[in-house]
Amino acid sequence: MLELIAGALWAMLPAYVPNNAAVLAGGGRPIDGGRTLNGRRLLGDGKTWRGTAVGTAVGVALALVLDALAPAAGDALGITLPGFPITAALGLALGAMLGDIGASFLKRRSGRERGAAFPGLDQLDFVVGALLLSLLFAPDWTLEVFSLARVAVVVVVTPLLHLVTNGIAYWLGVKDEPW
Ligand code: CTP
Ligand code: K
Ligand code: MG
Repeated sequence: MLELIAGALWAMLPAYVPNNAAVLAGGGRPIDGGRTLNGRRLLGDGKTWRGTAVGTAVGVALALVLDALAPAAGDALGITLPGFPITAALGLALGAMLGDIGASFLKRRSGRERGAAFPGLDQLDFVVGALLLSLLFAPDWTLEVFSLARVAVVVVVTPLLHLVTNGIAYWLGVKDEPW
């Protein structure tokens, strides 16, 4: 049970931090360059090159740190924690950012302005993006580490973690909305 839950969350950490890093690093040129589709922004000013690049880099860097910590942390918990091949680290981190960007695209198409909430999508967009890109970049690793049971854990626990971390970021004043 511990191996199932701790392993799932550990393996998702490089996908959890990029969006938070992007909030802190964001700004500058929007990815869509101001372009519109049917009168609405393609993505909006909330998706920037800098936020995306820094978020991805922070996610990959965290995977390297986790790799260094895994033996000691696994010993302490009495379980084996998954390591991150660089392909998996990049897939999880970049995939998380792309999932969030894809969600902004859908928000604009459905008439939601920048910052509007889209319950469900907001909490899981980056999970879907991260798992898909990880599957593409590191298929064997992804299928081995993310068993169906672990994916189920991630889908249940991530929205809760997302609500808590974004609530804290809003309360600290670093995020404009608590979602
Ligand atoms: N951010 C960024 N680049 C990204 C993702 C986020 O620069 N790829 C920064 C932006 O400053 C953004 C903030 O992080 O405003 C919060 O991210 P998010 O809530 O995902 O964006 P929103 O501003 O709410 O825009 P959207 O409605 O398109 O999700
Ligand atoms: K978002
Ligand atoms: Mg938002």
